[in-house]
Amino acid sequence: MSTANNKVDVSIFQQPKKGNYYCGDSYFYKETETGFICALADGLGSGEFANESSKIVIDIIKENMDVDVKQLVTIANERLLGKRGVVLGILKMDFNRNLYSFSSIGNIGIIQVADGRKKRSIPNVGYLAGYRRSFKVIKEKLEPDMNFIIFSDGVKDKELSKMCLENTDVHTITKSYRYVSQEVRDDDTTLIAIHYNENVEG
Ligand SMILES: [Mn+2]
Repeated sequence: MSTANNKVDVSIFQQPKKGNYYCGDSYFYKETETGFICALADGLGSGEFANESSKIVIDIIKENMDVDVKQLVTIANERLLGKRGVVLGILKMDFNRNLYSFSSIGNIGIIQVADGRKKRSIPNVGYLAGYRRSFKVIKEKLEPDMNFIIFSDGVKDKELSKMCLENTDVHTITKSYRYVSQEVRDDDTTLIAIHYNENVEG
């Protein structure tokens, strides 16, 4: 999957836990004229109910794309009252202001790579299940040729290793991840590789 000829390239690797039909991880991404949004939600536990909760969150994000990250997390959280909890990561880019913002609650990792340097922010602890909670949203300058890797906890850190730094092509990243990662999974696994291209007009 990719968005060719656009400002953002995306490639995704996803595989459910061994023996499960439903994947508890749901994701969504979209590029518009003015920005880009990507969200990854992982329902706690696995199977059908985990899948239901992560889908609820992703639907909310699809319906409220213009809302900022802080508001999106807040709305998603409210909508989960009485449901299985989720962990969630959301990344938004603003092309006009050259900014990106993201927030991650629980075990969704987000790695940012700019100029061959890797930065990993510590996620907010906990998960979303309808209860009021505080969380941080990080805002930074969006640089041309930045990469972002968003992943659920089925992805093991050691598997990610250097591949994020060595490759900028998103398809190479997911392909090499597929190659090094274990075949038998004890958790649903989603890895989303994102590349922001030089800001070419027209
Ligand atoms: Mn998981």
